[in-house]
Amino acid sequence: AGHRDVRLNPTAGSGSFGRSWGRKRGADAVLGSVQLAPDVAEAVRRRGPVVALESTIISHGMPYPDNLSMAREVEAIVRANGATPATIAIVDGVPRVGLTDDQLARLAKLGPSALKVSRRDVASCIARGATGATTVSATMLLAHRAGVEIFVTGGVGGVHRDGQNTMDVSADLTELGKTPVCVVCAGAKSVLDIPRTLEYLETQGACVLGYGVDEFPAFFTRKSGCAAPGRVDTAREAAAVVKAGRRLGLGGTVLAVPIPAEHEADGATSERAIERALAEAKEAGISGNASTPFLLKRIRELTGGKSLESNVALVKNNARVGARVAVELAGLDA
Ligand code: PSU
Ligand code: MN
Repeated sequence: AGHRDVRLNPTAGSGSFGRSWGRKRGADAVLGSVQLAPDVAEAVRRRGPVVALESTIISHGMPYPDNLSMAREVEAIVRANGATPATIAIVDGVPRVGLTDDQLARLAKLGPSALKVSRRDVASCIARGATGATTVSATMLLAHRAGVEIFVTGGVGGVHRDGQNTMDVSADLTELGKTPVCVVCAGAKSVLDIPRTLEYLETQGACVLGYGVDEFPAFFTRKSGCAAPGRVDTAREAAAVVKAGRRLGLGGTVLAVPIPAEHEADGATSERAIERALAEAKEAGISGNASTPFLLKRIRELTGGKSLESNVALVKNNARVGARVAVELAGLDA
């Protein structure tokens, strides 16, 4: 009782919402097999604003210690904008929604030696008692199990270039088709095939909105050359879309927020770095879930760290927007 999703989504928590929460005051709350940090559990219970954050961006997306300072700053921005941050990961086989600072630091230090966990990897990571950083797909899934509807990251995965042949299509896209979580991001990286990514999102029925823009953003740059399928101009409008989708039992939403102009990469420079990184990946036979981490690392090296600065700036901006959407959504539900 008291949970917003109980009757609306029969798959939520596989029925665990009907049971009472196993929780002692000040201890983690258990919802299904997901552990909620005490402040997250309290916020979910009172239907307050909560923002989920992913962890692959920490372990595989950025180097230590920049990844740790980014993760801490993003949590602080979410708090400063009135919402409770909940970084999501699997720690020693336990799926956690809301990490302690020690757990955050551990993931940041583990870096790529943590498992990269997408939806397909969740069960085996848990069963092995392993520590894994969750991608957008696995983070959406665990956020939903915990009753969290707004999620902030850098960029969503997509259809990789030549994906029509390799079939390397991120599990993020199919997750967006079925899991009712709003992913606040800076669009999809231009290492991807953005037109096909948007086509695939349409096929999946995911709602894709530009935030204050008509064009779908391309992560390091504000423009992709592709129109955003929809547009909202305020956090309240975005929250209204999320609420309307929830009431109908629809899937996910991409809220695409362009990188602030002052942090935007020079289009030609970043495109050169991307082309070269892609060629090197092909040469080295990098494929599957190693692709995105490899490309991000090479682009960072080739731009002399500039791409990392852009990446950090866009995530922080997304955190501000995501927290405001969460606050508006809580307001609409009150
Ligand atoms: N955004 C970033 N850095 C990242 C990612 C997103 O700024 O590292 C991660 C997310 O976890 C996303 C993943 O789900 O990249 C996509 O990986 P793949 O292409 O293997 O699906
Ligand atoms: Mn892939």
